[in-house]
This record gives sequence, C-alpha cells and structure tokens, in this order.
Amino acid sequence: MHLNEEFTEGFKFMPGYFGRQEQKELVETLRYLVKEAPLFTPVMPRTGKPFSVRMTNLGDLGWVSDRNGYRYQPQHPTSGENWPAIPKVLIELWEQVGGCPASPEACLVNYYAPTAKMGMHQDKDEETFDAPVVSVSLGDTALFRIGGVERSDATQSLKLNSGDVVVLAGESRLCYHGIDRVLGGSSSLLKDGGRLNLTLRRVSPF
Ligand code: MD6
Ligand code: FE
Repeated sequence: MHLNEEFTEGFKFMPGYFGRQEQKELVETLRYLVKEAPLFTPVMPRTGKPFSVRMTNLGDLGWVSDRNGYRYQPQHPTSGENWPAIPKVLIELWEQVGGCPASPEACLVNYYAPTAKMGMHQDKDEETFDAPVVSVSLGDTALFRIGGVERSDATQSLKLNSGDVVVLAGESRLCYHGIDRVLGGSSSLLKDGGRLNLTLRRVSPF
C-alpha cells in the first residue's frame, strides 16, 4: 500500500536516504560499537516474556525493559558500562531531518532475526514529545504498520528497505506503529542476515 501523503502531520518517510556505501560504513561502525555494548534480550515488564528482538543502545541514555518496567538509563544492564557515543553520521542525520534544536540523547539499536517482530506500540517513555523520533533501517526489508494516536485507529503498511529513514514528529509522534514481519533474505547487507533498526530519541525536555 502507498502511504497516504496526508497521513498525519509530522510523519516523514525518506526511502533510500542512505546509499549502499553509507549503509556499509554504518554497519561497520555498529559492529564495533556492539562489541563494546553487546546486544541483550529484553523481557516484558511483569511477565518476563522475552522480546523477539535483541537490543542495545548508544548515547547518554539507553532504553531498557525488564520485569520492573520500561525506562531510560545511562548504563548497559549487564555490563554496567555507560553506552558508547552516538556516531557522528547519526547526529548529522538527526540535524538534517529532525527539525529539533536539541541533540538526541539515545539511539536504540534493535536487531531482528528473520523471525522477529515488534508489536504495535507508541514511543512514550520520553519526558518530552516535542522532539521527533528518527529511525534508520538496515538489512532485510520489514513490513512496518502505522496507525493513529488511538490503538483502534485504522492502520497502513509500508515496506522499510535498507537505508530508509522514518521520522515521527508533530502529530505523528505518538502514533501506534510496529513491525509485522521481516522478509528474510531480502538484503545482503548484513552477512548473517536479519535487520537492524536504529531509533534516535531525545529524552529530556529542552
Ligand atoms: C522498527 N520502529 O522499524 C521499529 N519507532 O523496527 C519503531 O519502533 C519506530 O520506526 C519510532 C519512530 C520510528 C520507528
Ligand atoms: Fe517505536
């Protein structure tokens, strides 16, 4: 389906924002950073059910989920080390597409094996919604679903390919969204397959 351009104010879909060479360089950078801050498997609050994605973070703050809830914290949950810095290329992306005077504080890195998915959710653990959330997709194509600010609102689907950027800002900032599935084998970017999604966020009011 083609996403309605009048979908919701503040939603931006920028297919092919990063070219193949930039994607490769970003993956190399991420491989190095993920050695410093290894991917971990978060679990759902209360139930402890594991997520199907594995995650890590970059920046002053990182988003984590465990039995106690969802929150942002400065340290990796297993190593206790601070998260590595957000690479310059992602800070520049934020400046180019985010339209926000304040810098991003967190970059959540989600790794999807070809069987992983992400339920419909709102990104609302931040202390401010005045800043956008900016996402980058790398590797296998994903089927992304986005609705409105109410869970019951109608939804539309679009394919996120490697190099694509999505911005949720303005009225779209709190729209429900999720990943229905990953199309395994659709990209050769990641040598072991699967998909990386990076989401840049501002947590603190500015
Ligand atoms: C994903 N994306 O693409 C999941 N959140 O794997 C998100 O949850 C997301 O793409 C906020 C803004 C943009 C996004
Ligand atoms: Fe999200």
